[in-house]
Amino acid sequence: MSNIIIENNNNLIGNQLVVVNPKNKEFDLLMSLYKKASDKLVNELFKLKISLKKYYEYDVINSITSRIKSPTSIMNKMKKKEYEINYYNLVKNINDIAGIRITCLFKEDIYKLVNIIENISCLKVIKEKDYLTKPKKSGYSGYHLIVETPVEMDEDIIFVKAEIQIRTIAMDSWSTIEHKLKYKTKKKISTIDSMVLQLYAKIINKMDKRIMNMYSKQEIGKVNKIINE
Ligand code: 0O2
Repeated sequence: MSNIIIENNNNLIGNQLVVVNPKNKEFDLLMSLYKKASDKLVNELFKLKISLKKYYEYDVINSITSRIKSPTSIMNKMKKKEYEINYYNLVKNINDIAGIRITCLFKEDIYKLVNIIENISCLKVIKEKDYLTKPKKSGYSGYHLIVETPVEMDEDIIFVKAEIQIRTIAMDSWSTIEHKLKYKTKKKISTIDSMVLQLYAKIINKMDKRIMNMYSKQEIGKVNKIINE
């Protein structure tokens, strides 16, 4: 393992001389570290889901899913971003090898969650991407947090990165379908189909906003009722 991973201020960092080969044991060992980090974060987020439900009396976190990026997807992303295929670039630049996705009912819950997650003691947020305020050209919307969490390796503690994506369930449906139809397909879809997908994303964003307003009104209604009782 020490052959391929060196420690640098406790951050997981790949030896830049070694070319990535998913068939090697070193690659599997590296992936096992991402899996450990992912399992740890998922566990923490499930605990959070339970406490938030108790406090807010509904599921602020609707679902939590996770995946470890496949070797093919890792290699494709490195090629697409034109990185030399070595472990240094893999560890430094591919931030979503451990990927966790959270869905929420309401858009407002996403910001609530971002604030809470930023304060979880076992992780540190190192990068944030707000595609809620500014959706991507494709229409994709959501909030991404790149975090790092300490994981044990032999006798050492090292920091491993993971990406947490937070979306509404409506946007999650759109992006799952768009991921299959356009984002991850080699076959080009037509400009018209692409525009239709963008339009649907806009409609979903409007729907999310409207639903958030309905929810806020209900909450204000509840508070007024309590005040007037
Ligand atoms: P997959 O197969 O989902 O894992 P960065 O180096 O962090 O600055 P990166 O990782 O390209 O750059 O960041 P970005 O753009 O925030 O995208 C990260 C992930 O968000 C993607 O991972 C997708 O999961 C999702 N995503 C981003 N844009 C779109 C989009 O237009 N449509 C859909 N459906 N999902 C999107 P991967 O590794 O590209 O793909």
